[in-house]
Amino acid sequence: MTMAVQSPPRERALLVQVVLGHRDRQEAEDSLAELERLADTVGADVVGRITQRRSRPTAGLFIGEGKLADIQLACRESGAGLIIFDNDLSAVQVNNLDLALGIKVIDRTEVILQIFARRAQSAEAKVQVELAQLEYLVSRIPISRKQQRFQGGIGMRGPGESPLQLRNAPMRRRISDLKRRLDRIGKRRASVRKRRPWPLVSLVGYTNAGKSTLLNAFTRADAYVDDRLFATLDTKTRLVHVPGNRNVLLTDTVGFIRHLPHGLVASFRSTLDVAREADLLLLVADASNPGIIAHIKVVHETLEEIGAKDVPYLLVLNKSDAASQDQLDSLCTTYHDAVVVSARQSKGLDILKDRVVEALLAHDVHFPGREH
Ligand SMILES: Nc1nc2c(ncn2[C@@H]2O[C@H](COP(=O)(O)OP(=O)(O)OP(=O)(O)O)[C@@H](O)[C@H]2O)c(=O)[nH]1
Ligand SMILES: [Mg+2]
Repeated sequence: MTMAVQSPPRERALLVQVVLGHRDRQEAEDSLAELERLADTVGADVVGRITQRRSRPTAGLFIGEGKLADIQLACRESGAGLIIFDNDLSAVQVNNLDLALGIKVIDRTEVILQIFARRAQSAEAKVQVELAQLEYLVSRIPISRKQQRFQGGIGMRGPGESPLQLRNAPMRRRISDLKRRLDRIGKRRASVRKRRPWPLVSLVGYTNAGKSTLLNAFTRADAYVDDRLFATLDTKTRLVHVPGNRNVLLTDTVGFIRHLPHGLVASFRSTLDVAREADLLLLVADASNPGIIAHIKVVHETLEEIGAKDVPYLLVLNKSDAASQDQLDSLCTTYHDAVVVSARQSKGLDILKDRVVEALLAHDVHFPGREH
C-alpha cells in the first residue's frame, strides 16, 4: 500500500551526536542508527555522521567550538544542506548553530514531529500533531525564527495548514482551541469505550515491532504495515475470536521510541487512552533487534508517562522467524512469561490467544455476551 501523501524532494543531511558524560556507547550508537532511519523516513539522505564525546554541553552551541570547523568541512565535502542533531537543542542553541554554520540545523524532536505531521491521516491525528508542533514552536523557537522556518523543506509544517495561516494565527488561541477539540473527541471516545461489549486488548510497543502486522495476522484487517518508523498514527480496533467462544477487541496504537517528545505524548493522549483503559496490553517487541532490551525499557517508561503502568500486560516476542535461536533462548530466560510469535508467518498465534484469555480471566475480566 502506498501513502497518499506526496513526498517533497530529498535533502542531504549530516548527523551530529554529542555523547554526554557516561552515556552507554552501545545505546548512543543505536540512537544514532535510529536517527538515520528517522531522517530517511522524513525524506533526508544521510551523507555523514559526526560524534563528539563531552562531559557536558556548552550553553551557547551545545558542541565545542572546535567541532564547528569539522562540521562545516564535512558539510562542504558531502554537500549536506541540513544538519540533524541527535540531542535535544534549546532554541538559543539552534539559533546560534544556524548562524555559526550557515546551514539549517534541526534536532531529533523536530524530525519526529515532522514524521508525525506527514503520517497523520485522521482528523484526530492531525489535530494532535498540530497541537504538538505549536507547543514546540511556542516553547522553543524565538519569534524571529518562527517565520523563517516556514520556508519549506524539512522543518515545521502542520498538516492542513498553509504557512501563512499558521503564521497569522494567534498561536495561543489556536492551541486552546485544539485542546478543546481533542477534549471533545476524547470524551466521545471514552463514552463509546465504556459501553464496549467485549474486553479491550491494546497492542503497544516500540515503533517497527510488528504491532500492525500482528493485528493483521489475527484479523486480516488491512492495517498499514511499513518498514518505516511510525507507520501507524491512528488506532484501529478489530474483533478477534478467542478460545471458548469468546471475543476481544484488539486495538493497534502508535509506536513508541526513545526520547519521544513529551509534547507529543501529551498531544496523543486521546489516542493513547486506549492503552490506559485497556483490560490487557500486548507489549510487542522485535526479538530480532539487538536493542530489544532497551526498547522494552522505553516502552515501560512511556507506559508510565501515559498513566498505563498498572494495566496488566503480556510480553510478546515477535519476529521469531528473524531472530537467532540463541537470542530467543536468552530472551526467554530473561522474560520467562513472554509469548514467542512470528506475526509475519502467523506462528504462535493460537498460544497467544490462549494466554490472552488466561490473563484476562486471571484479572477477573468478564466476557459478556459469551455463547455457552
Ligand atoms: N521477519 C519478520 N518481520 C516482521 C514480523 N512482523 C512484522 N514484521 C515487519 O516489521 C516491519 C514493521 O511492521 P509493522 O507491523 O508496521 O510495525 P509496527 O509495530 O506497527 O510499527 P509502527 O506502526 O511504526 O509503530 C514491517 O516491515 C513488517 O513486515 C515478523 O514476525 N517477522
Ligand atoms: Mg503500526
